[in-house]
Amino acid sequence: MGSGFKGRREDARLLTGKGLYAADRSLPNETIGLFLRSDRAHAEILSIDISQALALPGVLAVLTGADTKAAGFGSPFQLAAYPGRGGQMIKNPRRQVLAEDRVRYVGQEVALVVAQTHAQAQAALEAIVVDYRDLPAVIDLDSALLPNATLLYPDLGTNLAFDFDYGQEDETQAALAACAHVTRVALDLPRLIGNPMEPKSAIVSFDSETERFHLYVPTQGMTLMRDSLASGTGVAAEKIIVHAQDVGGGFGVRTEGYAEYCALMLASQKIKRPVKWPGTRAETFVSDHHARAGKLFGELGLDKDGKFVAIRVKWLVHGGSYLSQAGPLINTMPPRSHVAGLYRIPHIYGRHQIVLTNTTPTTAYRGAGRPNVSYLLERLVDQAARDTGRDRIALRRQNLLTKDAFPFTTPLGSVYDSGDPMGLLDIAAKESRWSDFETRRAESAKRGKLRGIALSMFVEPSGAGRSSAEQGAIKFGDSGNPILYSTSGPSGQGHETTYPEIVAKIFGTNPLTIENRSSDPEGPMLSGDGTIGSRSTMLQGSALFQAAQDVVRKGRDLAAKHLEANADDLEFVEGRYAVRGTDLSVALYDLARENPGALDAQGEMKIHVTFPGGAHVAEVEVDPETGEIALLDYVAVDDCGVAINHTLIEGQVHGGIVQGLGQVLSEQCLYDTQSGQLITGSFMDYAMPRAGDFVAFRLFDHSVPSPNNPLGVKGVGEAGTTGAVPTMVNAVLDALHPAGVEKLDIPFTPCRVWAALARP
Ligand code: MCN
Repeated sequence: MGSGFKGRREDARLLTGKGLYAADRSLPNETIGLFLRSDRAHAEILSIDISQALALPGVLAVLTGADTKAAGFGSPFQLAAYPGRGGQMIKNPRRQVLAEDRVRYVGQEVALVVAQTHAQAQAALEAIVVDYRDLPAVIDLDSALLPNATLLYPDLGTNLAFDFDYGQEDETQAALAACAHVTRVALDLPRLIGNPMEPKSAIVSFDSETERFHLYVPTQGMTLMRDSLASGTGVAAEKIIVHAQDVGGGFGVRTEGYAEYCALMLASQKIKRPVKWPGTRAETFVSDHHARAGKLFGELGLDKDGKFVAIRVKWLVHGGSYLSQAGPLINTMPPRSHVAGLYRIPHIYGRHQIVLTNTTPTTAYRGAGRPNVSYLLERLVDQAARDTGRDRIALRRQNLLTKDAFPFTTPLGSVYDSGDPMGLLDIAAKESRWSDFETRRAESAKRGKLRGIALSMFVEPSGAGRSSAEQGAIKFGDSGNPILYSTSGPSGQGHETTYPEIVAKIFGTNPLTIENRSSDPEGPMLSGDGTIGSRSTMLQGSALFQAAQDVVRKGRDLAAKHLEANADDLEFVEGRYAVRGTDLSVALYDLARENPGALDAQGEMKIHVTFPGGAHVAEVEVDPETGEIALLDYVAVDDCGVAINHTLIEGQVHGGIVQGLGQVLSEQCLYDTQSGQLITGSFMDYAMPRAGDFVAFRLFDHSVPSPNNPLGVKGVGEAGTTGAVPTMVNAVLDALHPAGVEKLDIPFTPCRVWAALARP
């Protein structure tokens, strides 16, 4: 039964100011905590004098690295816990929650002041005296790896934290050497800042009676955040209660138990009062983990007929000043699973290096490594077509996997569950009117404009996580209406709408009668990893689906008793059990109300990765006079398996595409390479994409259900970004190519484009 409701259920609440975000909360007797941050990129700390700060009115505590070190705080667990090249494990320097002996990036937390009021805390921050001895800042990736480079962690003996490789190195080398043609590209990968609308903030309250810490923080799921905090502080996980209601954007940067949260835990325990840290946008810029940040190199070998023979890739990525939990993972293992995309390429070798530099640590950000894979691969394919004089679509068609090849096991052993790449390409080419493009190009040329088009294919893993299964539970409240629990941590994806819809389908009831409580610490203890890797619908959705089926099974026995009938004679339709051929029936919700707890159920979905994919086309026009780029058309054809809610899927793909376009057109976080100062520390210098810059995207669905979960679902939350980055880059390069521009790094700001065109 449909609810007649379109769009997201949560919107009415959120758009009328009824959302509850971390900094909106206040606890009785709360205090204010503010952080002193490093104003330099690399320096030894000779001394920290907090005496004047402590003596100021209203100041309750000043914590430094000596306190967090004495408490035994350090790094949270590292997700890249597998061997790299030559069996070497990752070198993971211990995180100093508050800087102990050195600062290693601008913005690093040096001290935490707690006071009665914001003004008092601010005044005390300014009274702290830190004596530093400056060290050379290591900002540039290549210089970080020079033999005489300044080392961030002298004990490690190197700035190379992880050297990871996969595939057949020698065979791929030999295959490339024998190829009729090898295309090579080297791509700059600008550093991005996720910038969720809600800045990182927290209220932390220590309950000395139960010895539990309550944290109110923006998070992508309570379990991941709780376990991260537990491992970073040594506090038992069951003593850490993470509360999150509404979260104003996650994008991957809201999973880790950040250093600030750990320091606030210690402060609250010490002063026995809640401590509130209302984080600012400036702090989001410097201390939220950053993303992408690196260089990509690729080689694609073709035989004389244009068949792909071998691919070799190299990634050089900033880990930052210490390693985040997810950064090294998303830059190494998952890319291995789809490096050859939707093409048949028999020989593969990849090498990915994570480098320590005096910059903010990097982590997963929408796409989490996948946009790098698609960017590199689709740049190679377009360039190979150009180099060998082939048609870009024909070359793709020649090398694409066909529908009957699925499930497809890649040469490196990952299994693409289902898909129809050729179908995706055909729809994208047709809907974008690809075959008429040259007419449109000529028309633009008449107006003095450069027009370009590009099509990109992609496939990406969705669903991976650290736990082996996701659990979901259904409990019935006093009214008999169901309440859904899961570890999910939605931050705009619409789980409040989607999960009730999944369960309502099984119950045959109106979704609006079902309440969703994501990451509710008062609910049942569930295992799982929250909202990461576009996995929530397929995993938590499937766990709730299984739980709902269990409810219906249990309800049948209760209904049989209630109706004094044989369970086999019952049919379950639109939320009621009815005795076939009679007018006797009872509603599921009534049974639940009359038998408290009897119908409660828990479901579980084992982690089974799926591979959503797509074909995107962008058409652009460049004004050579100004270097400005206008997006004229954008067609996205996606395969996310069975679609649960089309409106939400469209919202997800729209948002993802815009984030991809932002990366291509304007976003770029820059450090001064000498001083290590962050140059782009505000929205005045860091250019976010704006709705007015784009046309309405045209979205199409060409889905093949996944056999890997009972819903047939694949992820979609990141697909837009993974598709948009290569598509937009290639479209702009297609426009610029006739004007003699062979290579240009992103972001394609008007200034860069104009300068490239002006070059002789
Ligand atoms: N959906 C569907 N049918 C499918 C797949 C998905 O209807 N076959 C819909 C569902 O309504 C679901 C939504 O799409 O609510 C996203 O589902 P899914 O692909 O499972 O992704 P997750 O819910 O796990 O969200 C995570 C993903 C990631 S990893 C990032 S990063 C991201 C993203 O979602 N960050 C976001 N989308 C975001 N959207 C917003 N507004 N804000 C963020 O921070």
